Amino acid sequence: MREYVVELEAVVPSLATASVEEQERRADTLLDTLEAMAEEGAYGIEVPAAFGGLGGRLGGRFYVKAAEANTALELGMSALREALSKVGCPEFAWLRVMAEPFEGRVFPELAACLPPGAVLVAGNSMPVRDLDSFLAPQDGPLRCLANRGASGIDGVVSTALGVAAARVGPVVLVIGDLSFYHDQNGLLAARLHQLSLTVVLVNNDGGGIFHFLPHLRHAEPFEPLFGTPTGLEFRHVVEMYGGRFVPVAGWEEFRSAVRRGVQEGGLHVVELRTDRRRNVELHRQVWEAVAQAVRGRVQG
Ligand SMILES: Cc1ncc(C[n+]2csc(CCOP(=O)(O)OP(=O)(O)O)c2C)c(N)n1
Ligand SMILES: [Mg+2]
Repeated sequence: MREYVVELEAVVPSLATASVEEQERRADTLLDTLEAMAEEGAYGIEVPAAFGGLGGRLGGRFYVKAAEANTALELGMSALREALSKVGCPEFAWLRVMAEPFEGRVFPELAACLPPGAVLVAGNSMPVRDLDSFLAPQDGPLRCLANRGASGIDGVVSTALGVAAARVGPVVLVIGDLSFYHDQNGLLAARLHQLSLTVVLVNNDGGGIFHFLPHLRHAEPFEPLFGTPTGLEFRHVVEMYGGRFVPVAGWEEFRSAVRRGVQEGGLHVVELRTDRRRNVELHRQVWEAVAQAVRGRVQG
């Protein structure tokens, strides 16, 4: 048994349109309910002191003892579900599982930690789509670039280094593992010209995009033709070009590795490992939640 921390947040459509006072009242009841459940010994629970009035968001942080991460998540989710129905909010639009390395979360996390004037380059395949879906409008200046061309996953590292050569601000590239592999020797430019680039390498070991497409149902065999895992350890190539390779396991580590890369300059590659199959499920959960929330607003 290990102890896992599972952060969960539910958006409750009926609460989203309630008054701030009502939201706060429900949030307090939820907190009491969760604490009572924790006393029963099933979970340790911590709920942010003030989260009422946040568009119907209710949530908490669960300390769960379980044999593995997935079981911990399931336990945390069922605890939150149970508590929500006890406080009269049985319906919820979505549960945000914040502890999981969800690829879509990369962009809101970057938005929260990049300095004003930073340039965010999104690679083709899922990164540019995730930027479109999950990067909310910003208050501060953040320039976003992509080299869409004919959607090629080639030359993306070189594109980002070309941007870095313009020296207009810190540059962060978000790129998939196959795309990175395709242009890994482009890293030579960083070494030859002392360019600064922080790469967020979303490593799902293959073409994650194909799990979203009809290929999945029709292509046999899927893995050798479309999944195409390489199993490569990218640390070696990054270090060969004089870069710093930082594998990160959680979002706090992710933010501090990105901040360090941007502040120090030079070449940094922050690797976030994800699971291609789970990634599709998480995307669908979020899309469904958004659809429900919009439906709730339109009907309410
Ligand atoms: C030069 C080139 N070759 C092949 C493709 C077909 N293709 C599109 S997405 C993709 C997989 C990309 O994988 P990765 O970079 O790891 O991103 P992910 O799909 O996992 O987000 C491939 C091979 C392409 N777009 N461009
Ligand atoms: Mg990939």
